[in-house]
Amino acid sequence: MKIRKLDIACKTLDPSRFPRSPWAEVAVSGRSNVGKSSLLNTLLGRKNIARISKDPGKTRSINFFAVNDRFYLVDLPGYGYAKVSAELRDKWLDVIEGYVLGRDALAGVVQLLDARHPPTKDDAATMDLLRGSGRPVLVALTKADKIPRSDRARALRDAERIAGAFPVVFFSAKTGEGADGIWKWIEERV
Ligand SMILES: Nc1nc2c(ncn2[C@@H]2O[C@H](COP(=O)(O)OP(=O)(O)OP(=O)(O)O)[C@@H](O)[C@H]2O)c(=O)[nH]1
Ligand SMILES: [Mg+2]
Repeated sequence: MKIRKLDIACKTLDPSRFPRSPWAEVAVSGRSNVGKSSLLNTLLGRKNIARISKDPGKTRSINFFAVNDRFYLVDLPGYGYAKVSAELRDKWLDVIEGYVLGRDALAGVVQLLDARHPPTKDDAATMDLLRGSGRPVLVALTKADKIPRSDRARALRDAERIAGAFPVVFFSAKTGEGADGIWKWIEERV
């Protein structure tokens, strides 16, 4: 995808402030620190337009990136991060759930899992939420550069156990592996 125009449209946890344009959007979901913002930077060809950090809990609002005045890519806060207050964690979960279930413009979700580790309970619960929402979902196994080739079959099996019928691909923000396929999937939805 050629990025001709890129704007940060909105950063908020308040649904009444979400963009009201008729554009479709695809959101990136996953556990805190799994690499959601990094995936967006790779797709958008920018180093840090979606702010990343080695410490979990970096993205703290729903961030809408307007691409080519045509659609939004949406960065979500991560779930499963123990170090923010229980109150804030619950708030994020509420907002994410409300967004996934209720947002009319949401045309698909890229759900990230860490290729290195088996899915967590939170990952499985999120996958169930996504299935229940009826949205198209692409599962991306991130940090694929960090596992040996010989671990890939194991990682795929682990992911497919909770992904069910959703397609699963490998992705690395470091090498760019998988980015073209994810773009293709997004373009088909927006
Ligand atoms: N080697 C490698 N590191 C990655 C990859 N993706 C992300 N990282 C690193 O993982 C850390 C977390 O990345 P983020 O993109 O901030 O993760 P996030 O899911 O947005 O995290 P929150 O906003 O806290 O929910 C950073 O140190 C990234 O550099 C990848 O594909 N390969
Ligand atoms: Mg982030």
